[in-house]
Amino acid sequence: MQSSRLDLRSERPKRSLWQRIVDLALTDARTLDQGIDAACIEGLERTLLESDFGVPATMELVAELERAAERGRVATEGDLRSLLAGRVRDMLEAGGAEVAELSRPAEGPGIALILGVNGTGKTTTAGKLAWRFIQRGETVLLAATDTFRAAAQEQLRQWARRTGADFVGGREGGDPAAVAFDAVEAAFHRGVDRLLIDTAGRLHTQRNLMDELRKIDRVVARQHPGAPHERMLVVDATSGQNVLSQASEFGTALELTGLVVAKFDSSARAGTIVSVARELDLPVRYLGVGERPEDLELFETDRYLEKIFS
Ligand SMILES: Nc1nc2c(ncn2[C@@H]2O[C@H](COP(=O)(O)OP(=O)(O)OP(=O)(O)O)[C@@H](O)[C@H]2O)c(=O)[nH]1
Ligand SMILES: [Mg+2]
Repeated sequence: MQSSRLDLRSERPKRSLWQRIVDLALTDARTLDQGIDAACIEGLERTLLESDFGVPATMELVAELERAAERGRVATEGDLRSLLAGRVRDMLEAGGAEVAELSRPAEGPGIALILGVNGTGKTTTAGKLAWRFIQRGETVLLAATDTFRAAAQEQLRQWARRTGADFVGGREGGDPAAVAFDAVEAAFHRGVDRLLIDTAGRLHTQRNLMDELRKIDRVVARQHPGAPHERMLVVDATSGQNVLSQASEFGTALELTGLVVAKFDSSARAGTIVSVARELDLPVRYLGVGERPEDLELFETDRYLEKIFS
C-alpha cells in the first residue's frame, strides 16, 4: 500500500498536465461524448490545484468546462484542449499580452531593478539578462547593491566576468542606495546600453527591506527622471501560491513592471504563471529554465500553452 502510493507520486511529474487531464476525461466509462461526469470534474479540479493554478483560476476553468459540456460542446479531446487552452490564454493575457524585452529609452541606458525575496534567483537572472543583451551586441553594467554579504557581491562579479559585463559593487556594510547612485553615474559615464541593479532578498540589519528598496528606487529616479525603466520581480516557480503574496507585498512598495519566473525547469507546477497573471495585473516577461547563462527565455503565451497542453 505504502509503496504503491510512493510509486504514484514519483510517476506524477513525468506525465504532462495535459496528459493527466486527458487521462481523467477519456477513461473508457466516461468518454467525452457521453458528457463529463462529476468524477472527471473533481479530478480536473485536483489536477489544476496540484499544478498551482490556484483556487480562483481552477474554479473558473472547471465552471467553464461544465457549462460547455452541458451544451454538448466538449465532444472530443480537441474540444477539451481548445476550451481549456483558450481560457488559460485569456487569463495570461489579462496581465498584459505583449512579449517584451526589458525596455530601453531612446537616449541613455535602460535601467532595471531586480527584486524579490531571498533565494528566488535574482542574481542569476541579472547575470542571464546581461548575457542575453551582450549576445545581441549591447553593453551592460551589473550593479551589486547587497553590501551586507561579500558572497553576494562576488557572485554577481563572477557573472560579470562570465558574460563580459561591467561591474559596480560597494564597500562591505555600505549603503545599498549609494551603490545604486554610483552605478547610475557609471552607466552614463561609460555610455552603456543597460544597467541591471541586483538587490538583496533579505537584510542583515534591523532596517526594513521595502524601505531600503524604495530608497534605491528614489535615488535612481532622482538622478535620472523616468528611471528605473523596469522593476522586475523575480519569483521562484517552485514556491507555488506564495508568489502571490510576494508580488502583492513588493507591488505595494514599488510599481512593478513585470515578473521573471525562475526555476521553471525544476517545477511541475506550471499553473503558478496562470494564477499570478490572473490575480495580479502583471505580465510574466521571462522564464528562468536553468542555471546557465543561456537559460532564460522571453515568455511567450503560445510557447507556454504548447508546453502545458501537449
Ligand atoms: N534550476 C534553476 N536554478 C536556478 C534558476 N535561477 C536560479 N537558480 C538557482 O537558484 C539558486 C539561488 O539563485 P540566486 O540567483 O543566488 O538567488 P537570489 O535571489 O539572488 O538569492 P539572494 O541574493 O540570496 O536573495 C542558485 O543556486 C541558482 O543557481 C533557474 O532558472 N533554474
Ligand atoms: Mg542574490
